[in-house]
Amino acid sequence: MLTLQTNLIRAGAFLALCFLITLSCDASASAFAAAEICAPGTAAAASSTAPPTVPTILPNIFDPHGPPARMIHDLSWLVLGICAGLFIVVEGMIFYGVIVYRRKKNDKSKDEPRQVYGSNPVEIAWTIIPLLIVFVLTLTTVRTIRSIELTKAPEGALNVVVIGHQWWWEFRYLDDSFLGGEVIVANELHVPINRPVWLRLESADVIHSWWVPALAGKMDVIPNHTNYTWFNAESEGLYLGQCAEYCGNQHAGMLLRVVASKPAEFDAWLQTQIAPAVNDASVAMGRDIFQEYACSNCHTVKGVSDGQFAPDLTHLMSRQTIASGVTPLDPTTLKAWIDNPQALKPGCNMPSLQLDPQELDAVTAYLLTLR
Ligand code: HEC
Ligand SMILES: [Cu+2]
Repeated sequence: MLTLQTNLIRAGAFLALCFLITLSCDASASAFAAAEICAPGTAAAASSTAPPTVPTILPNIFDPHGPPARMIHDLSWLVLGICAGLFIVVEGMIFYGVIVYRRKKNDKSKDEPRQVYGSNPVEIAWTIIPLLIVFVLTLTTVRTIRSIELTKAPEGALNVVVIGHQWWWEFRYLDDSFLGGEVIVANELHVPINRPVWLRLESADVIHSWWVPALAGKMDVIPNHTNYTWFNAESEGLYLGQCAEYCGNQHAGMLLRVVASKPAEFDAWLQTQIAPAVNDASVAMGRDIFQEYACSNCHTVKGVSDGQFAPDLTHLMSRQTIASGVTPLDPTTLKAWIDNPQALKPGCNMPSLQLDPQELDAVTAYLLTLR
């Protein structure tokens, strides 16, 4: 009996420890992720290229800013609350039993305590109560999943196709109301606040996962299979996220940025994206190099080249970062990137074209005009 009691105490202490470790790990993990992902954003904000006027919203599941994220958040607290309650009741009973019914000092009897077998009330209680708990958890989970996993676009939604690439994101805006037709951008998704955004998720290569924690839960991005998900940003902000499915060596360099702004600001942004590429005669040399070298095989600049393999560069300078949020976009990083992308993002799918210094300067000057 004594060993049983000691074991119970040990088990209890162990469980309590596990619980505490889990809690603290969660907290430090999200702090770590935040520091990691934020660094480029903060640096970008300090650089000259269009500083964000909106607050940065960290990838934190405890800070939801829209319906799917909030439903997941509320359900998590419910589950955590019920589990914590159970933990306290069960542990409480164990500790109570162990302390109150332990063998007293002067108790020399060799008899076991009175044993209770087959008590109907007890049997019924510990069947019914867990059943009710499981029932509540099942129903709330099913209800949450049903409201999150919609089968068709919500009323009035903005339609965007998300294409995962190793290791960057492509966004295609499909609404025909966009006069000029399709708008294609990379890595930074712009949306209006308080309007549902319906995402069609596709992959150009391997499995990725769409995850902007403050807006919605994860959704896999699978080759040859179309998934859908949605969100509705309720407040203005730059929402940070991350590919959430290991997809190769630069998986960690596949960051997500969603800029949610007032509808008027979103429309203004859309107009800049619909506009044709800037055609500045003073950088004609850089443009020629861009067209003659392989750049044009991989990249699209509307009216100049139509490569489909890599990010569309038509309005490159309207973005705050390059290489999927890995580094802020400014003249220095841009030049360094074109010179040798492998130094900034080792293993990425853009080779260094070994331009000589004049060519490098000319191409950089050209790209800097692509507002
Ligand atoms: C073999 C295809 C290929 C060629 C050739 C190529 N690129 Fe790229 N480029 C890529 C890929 C892939 C990326 C995305 C890398 C990533 O983020 O992982 C990229 C990214 C970029 C970016 C950053 C875009 C952004 O928004 O993140 C710039 C700028 C760029 N390339 C310019 C050039 C220039 C200039 C040349 C010619 C000197 C060139 N590229 C040649 C494939 C290519
Ligand atoms: Cu990925």
